[in-house]
Amino acid sequence: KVTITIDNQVIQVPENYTVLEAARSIGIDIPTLCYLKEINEVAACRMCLVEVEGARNLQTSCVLPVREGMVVRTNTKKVREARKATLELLLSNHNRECLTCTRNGNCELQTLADELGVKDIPFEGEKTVAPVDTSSPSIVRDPQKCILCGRCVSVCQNVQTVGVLDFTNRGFKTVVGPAFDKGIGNVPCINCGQCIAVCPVGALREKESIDYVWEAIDDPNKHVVVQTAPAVRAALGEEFGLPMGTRVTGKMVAALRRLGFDKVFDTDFGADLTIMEEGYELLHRLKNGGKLPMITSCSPGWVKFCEHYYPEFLDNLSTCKSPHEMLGAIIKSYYAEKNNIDPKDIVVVSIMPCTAKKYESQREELSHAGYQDVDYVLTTRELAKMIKEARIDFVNLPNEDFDEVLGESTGAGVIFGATGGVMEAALRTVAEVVTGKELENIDFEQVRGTEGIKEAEVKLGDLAVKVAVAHGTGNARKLLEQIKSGEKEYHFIEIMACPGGCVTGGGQPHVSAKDRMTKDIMKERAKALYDEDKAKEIRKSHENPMIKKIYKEFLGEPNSHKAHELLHTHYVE
Ligand code: HC0
Ligand code: SF4
Repeated sequence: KVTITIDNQVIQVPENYTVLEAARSIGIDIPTLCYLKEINEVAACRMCLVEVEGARNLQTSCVLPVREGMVVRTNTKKVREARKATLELLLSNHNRECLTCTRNGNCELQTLADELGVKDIPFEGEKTVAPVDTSSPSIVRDPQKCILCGRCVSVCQNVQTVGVLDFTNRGFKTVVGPAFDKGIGNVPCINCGQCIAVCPVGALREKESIDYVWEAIDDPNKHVVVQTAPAVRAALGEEFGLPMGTRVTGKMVAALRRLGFDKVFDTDFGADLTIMEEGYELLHRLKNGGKLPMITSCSPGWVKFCEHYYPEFLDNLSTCKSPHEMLGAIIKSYYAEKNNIDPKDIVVVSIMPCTAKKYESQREELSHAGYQDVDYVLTTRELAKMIKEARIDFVNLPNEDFDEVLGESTGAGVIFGATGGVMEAALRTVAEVVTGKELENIDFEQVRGTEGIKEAEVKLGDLAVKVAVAHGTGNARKLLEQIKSGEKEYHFIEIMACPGGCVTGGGQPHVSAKDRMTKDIMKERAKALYDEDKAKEIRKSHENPMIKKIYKEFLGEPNSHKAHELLHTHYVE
């Protein structure tokens, strides 16, 4: 421990603290913009300036280590004026159309301008002239709103190890984007949206599909079916002021009905179906000398990462479509048939925590009989916007249930949204199929938690199966390199593109850098899903009565010819 004085308060803090951390630990909130704990600690924006006794110049507190006996002042005239000047300079070159900005109300720049008391911008700077980049199916980039904080650059390079974003050009012309002014849709970006999640302003956002969805709802000739991913229910409430980790499954369903969707189904049903198909696929590969390790393919950001950076592993991918794509295919076949609706009149909308799902839904591989399995993907944030626009009082909605048959799901389906969840769900089913006996303990704790790479050896009858789980493509890269070098060997691997899995996907509600210092988002949102799993009567995919029904009435056996036609695909280079 080190003793330091901040604003006349003498405190003891761990010696590895920065001055910023020390101050915030006693409730003194030094402002920051570029700082993002453990991801972007570069002192670029100079908002976090403080006075340190004995130092001539103001110091950037986000990178300044505490020292024994240090005396710091965070609230002097000099400090306040310097911060304000920095902020005014930033604002003078910022597209200030705040009223129509997607981040209006949760922009970190807007908040600071308010908190630091910026009343007018004394000079109008020269404006960045770079067009809005709409080349990607998932990500929109608006350089006029970019404040060059570098958070997206760090997350893309260091966390995801994709590295398609960088500072380009020099001096006043500096922008953040792909090299040679290419569109982000024209470089090997994996659409994960982690750059959006960390952007403090509106410079990065998802490509919205809200208007298309309203149009479909308003069209009397369209039967519009919506489905919601597991992770959405763990975070949507945050958009309406509920504490992080609040489960809002019932309210979400009620809101979707009030928005005018004809049916509200649960992607968790698709997840249960995925487990059946993927579980049997794994058993088949294990028994018949198929390609191992088998790797999950439900995270479209991961699939694209594999295609661009590790094509030698493409045959390792499970041939299963992702759960919402499977459900889309079932809606346009089984459900259409049962209800006598022409699939051409059905519009399937998926609400996802993910921006890569927008890209995925447009892939040719994910269609059947001439129809895309899913027509539109909305992020959790976009759904919140629609609910607000419709003036629905979300917090006071009653809890409602999903619609029959394709809304029935198990605890296994719901944990898909957290890292390790797909693996655990699969193990619950595969273990019972192999042994023919009921599992005593279905909680596979070894694959839970936020460790970057998790491993376990699981006994399935006589089979000892080695499994691994990686989340974030940086961790995926590490794991794949270990396999390539022969250092590690596995039978089955779960990979999710986003750190934390879907609960912290690129389409989830924004969490400010400040809140990220005190809240463990991955853990709190994942807890909501594990709680829902616990509360479910049925917690194994193969015991879902509606899953049994659909195999009996329609699909036959898992991995049947029909199942292959509708529910499987193949990604090639
Ligand atoms: Fe996920 Fe999924 S778990 S990818 O993170 O598999 O987006 O939540 O919907 O499809 O189920 C996202 C979340 C899904 C799919 C499921 C899988
Ligand atoms: Fe990088 Fe992901 Fe953003 Fe693409 S979507 S630029 S891969 S962080």
